[in-house]
Amino acid sequence: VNRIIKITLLLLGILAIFIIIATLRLPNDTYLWREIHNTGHTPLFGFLSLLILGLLFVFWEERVKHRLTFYIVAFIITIALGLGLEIYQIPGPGDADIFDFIRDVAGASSFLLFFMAIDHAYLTLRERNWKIRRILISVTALLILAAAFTPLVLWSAAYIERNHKFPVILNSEYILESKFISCRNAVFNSVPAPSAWTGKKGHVGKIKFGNGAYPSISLNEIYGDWRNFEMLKISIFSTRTDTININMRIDDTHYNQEIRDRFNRIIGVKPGINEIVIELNDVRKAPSSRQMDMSEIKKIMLFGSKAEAGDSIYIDDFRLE
Ligand SMILES: [Ca+2]
Repeated sequence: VNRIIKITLLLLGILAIFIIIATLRLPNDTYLWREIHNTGHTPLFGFLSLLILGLLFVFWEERVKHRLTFYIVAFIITIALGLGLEIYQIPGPGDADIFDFIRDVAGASSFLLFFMAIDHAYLTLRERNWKIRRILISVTALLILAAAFTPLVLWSAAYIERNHKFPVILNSEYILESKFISCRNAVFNSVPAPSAWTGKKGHVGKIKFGNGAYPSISLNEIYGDWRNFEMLKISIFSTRTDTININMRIDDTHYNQEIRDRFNRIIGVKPGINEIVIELNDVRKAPSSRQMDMSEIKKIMLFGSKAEAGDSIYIDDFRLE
């Protein structure tokens, strides 16, 4: 009876994990949620591997001599399930992903190793160096787990940094700032201020325009509550000898993907230093059929044009006042 209860509980645990994998849909509209979703693979497959190990113990306890065999078989079954799940997602809309599989492997290996370290039937006092072996196994498991959780830790730190520096939006003085920046047909780098930019110290953002249509840089998931501010300011330095037009676009979270539902402004960038000021009242009134939600600003984009291909402009001190 004891054995039947054990088997039932283990199978229920496995079933619960499959139900979570099949039905749990986390929000995927922020970097943080996407990273939580990705990282979730590791503990899920970690627990799955332990449940499978438990089943193997129940079924094979008397028949298999080497305890390591249980661990190896549990590991193989778990990662085979992980691989199967990723392959199953290839034709569908889900994201089949080699990295998800690696996260599965990290979960299974680290959890199994942790269990191995506390498994008295595996490492007994009779064995030589059992203490050292136990420590080595634990440290290995910890390193694997730390690697698997590093991206999530970095993203969390990036959000803390973003909130902390607000009302500065971008000033190239923060290491994790670039995690929120994406580019299309353009390259963005944080570089030391060019010497031609008189009086500028520290780092500035360099936008190098590429050859494709509408080269752009997006500042995504910016700190959204702009209600207590009046102006958006940005310093731009251009090394060109003519004035170029940069398009600025600002969206809030309710943006419906139509050009009239966002803030659009053409900024003339003269040679040398430009101090751009945008009245937030203009941003508030920008959408044609509603007011911009100044408590939930989501994204700022800067567009160049194909004409600037190969050239760079520098930006700094993107901030609210
Ligand atoms: Ca700076």
